[in-house]
Order: sequence, then structure tokens, then C-alpha cells
Amino acid sequence: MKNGHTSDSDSARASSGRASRRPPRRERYSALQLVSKGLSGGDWPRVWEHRDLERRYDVVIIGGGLHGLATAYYLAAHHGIRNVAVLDKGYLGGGGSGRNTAILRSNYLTPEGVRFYDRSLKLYEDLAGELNFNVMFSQRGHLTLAHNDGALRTMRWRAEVNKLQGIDSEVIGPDEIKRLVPRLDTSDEARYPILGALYHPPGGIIRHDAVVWGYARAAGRLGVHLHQNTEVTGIDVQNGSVTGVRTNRGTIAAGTVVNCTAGWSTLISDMAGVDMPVTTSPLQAAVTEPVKPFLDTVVVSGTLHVYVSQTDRGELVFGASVDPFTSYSTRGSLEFVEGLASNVLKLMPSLSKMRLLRQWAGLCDMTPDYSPIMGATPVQGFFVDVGWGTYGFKAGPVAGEAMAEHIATDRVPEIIAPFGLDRFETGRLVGEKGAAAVGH
Ligand code: PYC
Repeated sequence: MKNGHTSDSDSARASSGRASRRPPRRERYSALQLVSKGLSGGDWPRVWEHRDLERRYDVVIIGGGLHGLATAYYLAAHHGIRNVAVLDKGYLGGGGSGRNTAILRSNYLTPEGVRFYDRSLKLYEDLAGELNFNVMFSQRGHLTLAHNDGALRTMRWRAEVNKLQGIDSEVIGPDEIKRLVPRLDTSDEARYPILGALYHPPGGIIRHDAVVWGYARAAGRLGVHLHQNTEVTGIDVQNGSVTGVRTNRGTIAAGTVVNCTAGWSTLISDMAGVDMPVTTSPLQAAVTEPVKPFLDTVVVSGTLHVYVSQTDRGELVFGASVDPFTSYSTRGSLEFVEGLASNVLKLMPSLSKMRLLRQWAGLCDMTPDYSPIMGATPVQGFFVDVGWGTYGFKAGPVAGEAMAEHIATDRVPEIIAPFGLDRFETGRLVGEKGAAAVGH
């Protein structure tokens, strides 16, 4: 790392380079204690501790979402770099990390994308143990429906790329689809008949808040400072190198600053004088009242611009493609739910009596090739982990792991080498639009 950090030696965990997996005794409860605490509403320990804001850190991470927290955690856990602050202008996980539809998968279109998201899925599989936090990862399978020949061809293409990378992914026909999701209208009379689907058994859903809290707690325990309501208003650069950040709580010196924001990634990069080829659009989502579990697969239709899964609480969570305009608004719109309801009912007519409970929006930073931008920038010490479009949540663990390694070693890990900012000059784009979510 530039302006090299010397790790502190405050615990045996530092020398092993790994976080302890055993919770402190005060946090282990019997089932009865848990129920009684839950009912009495009392005295839960704080998930992460409050620390005073220092005037200098080795690394300042802007953005207290999953990517920022995971980067901080792996810096501390894997590289012993603990003099790290994560700053968020709101609350931890209040941006895209708490607004996504919590779908995980690795069935992308490009070999670069497939390898990258597969590593993330593997990290997610072990995350509850790694963080000692129940993240409720349910690998229930992921279906991307094809309603026309063009879509079916893309699914076959993805399946072949996936298999070559060792990913469990195949094209299945309507009978198998009906067996997996009996509620789907697979008849020939459907307005958009289902010709086949890309089936990806390891895909699924997770409890997104728990992932954020788990990383926050683990990073905090390793000495990382987590500062909420701390807005970055400027980035100081001298002679081509970053020297610190200005915030609503004063100036902080740092030789390494990492932009892990979504929505505001261009504004933050602008502060360091670095242009990002990113436009920002809202992505809306909605959830229904809870009903008896009937859907244990994630279902996506690119043609109908919709995806749906059922949570463990029984709610159906719906999403669509990004709004067709750029904006920083996170308000839901009536137009969105009208379109959503109409498209969902084309897939599953029997849901017509279900009621929507609430809707919301998150901000998606779209790059020209639908792949992220990760790594160093022309400003020495200023790193970016941005441009996450509609796929940031599923990438959080691998992005954190790789960014931490990059910052700590000054070497670009192979897994993120294709995603550098310079690809927009060299033209070596990673075109992921065909698998980015539903059609954009
Ligand atoms: O890429 O799977 C996806 C996705 C789901 C919701 C938004 N993106």
C-alpha cells in the first residue's frame, strides 16, 4: 500500500491474519434467552462500536455499504491493515446495499464476469461462518425464462460459457420449469409463452441487511472505525497524490482513499479530479404482503422486465429494469407498479389477488459495458470500486477481497484486472449487458 501501513499488534488474530470465528461469551444465548430477550425488547449489545473520528487514517473508505465494509474487513482480516475509517453520509447499508432484491448468482455471459461472480458466490457460501452472523443464504436455484428464440439462444450461450468455467448452469424446457415453479403459466396460450429457461441451481437469495451488519461488526472488532452521518465534501490532492478528505466533521488526512459509493460515485470521483464513464438511474422494487410459501426458486423474465422471489417471511419481492431516465431520486412511482403488476400477472395469473405492501428505489451507476470499474486511478492513492449497475450486491464479498488485496499489495489481482478504468481508453470492454439482470 502506498504510504505503507504498519499493522498494530493488539491481538493474536492479527498475526494469524484472520478474524476469530468464536463470538465473545457475552453474545451467546440459549434459545429461551433469545425468546425472552426478543419479547422484553431489552438490552441487546450494539452490533458495532462507536469510535471517535480521528484526524488521520491510513485508509479512508467513502461509502458504508457492503463494498466499503467488505473492503475494510478484508484489509484488516487478510492484510493486518486496521487503521481504516469507513465514512457514510447516512447510515451503514442505507444505499444500494439495503435497497436491492438480494439475488445472488454467477451465471453471467463473459468468462471474466462468470469467474468474478463465482468467487463471490463461494465467499457468500462461507460467509455466515466467516463473520459468525446468520446471513440466511438460501441457494434455492435461479431461473431466467426465455420467451422467444433470441432469448433462448442467449441462454444457450450463457450456459456454455458457464459450464466452461465450471458453473452449474443449463438450459431446461417447459416441463422441467413447470415442475420447479408450478405457478408459472407454461401453457401455449400464455401471452408470452415460455420456451425454456437458463437454470442455475447455486443461485438464490440472502438477507441483505444481515450481510451488511455482519461485515460491519467483524470489521469493527478488528479495529476499523465506522462513521455514519459523515459526509465527504472534498478530496485533497497534492502533486498528483491524494492526501485526505474533507467532511462535514472536519478534515481527515489519508494516503489512500477508496470510492466505494453507489449513486454518488461520479460526484466523489469528480472531487479527486477523476472522470467516470457512469450514468445514474433509479431501480425500483416492491414487496407484497406475506403469504404461505409457494415459490422456492428465483424467477427472472428479461422479456417482461421482471424478477420475483419469495422471502422466508413469505413476502414476494419484485424488481424490474432501471427507470428509463437518469436521476438521483429514490421515490417509487405508480407507473412502475402498474407495469410490474401487469407483467407479473402475465407470468403467474394466479397472483392477481395479492396486495403490494411497499415499494422503494435504489440508485444504479451504469457503465457503457455493464461491468464495474475497479482499481487505481490516475490520482496516486485514489482507488475506485464503482459502476455496479444492478449487480453490486452479489459482488460485495469478492469486490472487498480483491480491492483489499490491491490496496495492500499494490498489485492488481487477476480476478479484477479486466475491470480497470483504462479499458475505456484501450477499448477492451467486458460486455455484460446480455446477463446484467433483466434487459436494460
Ligand atoms: O443481476 O440478478 C441480477 C439482478 C437482480 C436484480 C437486479 N439485478
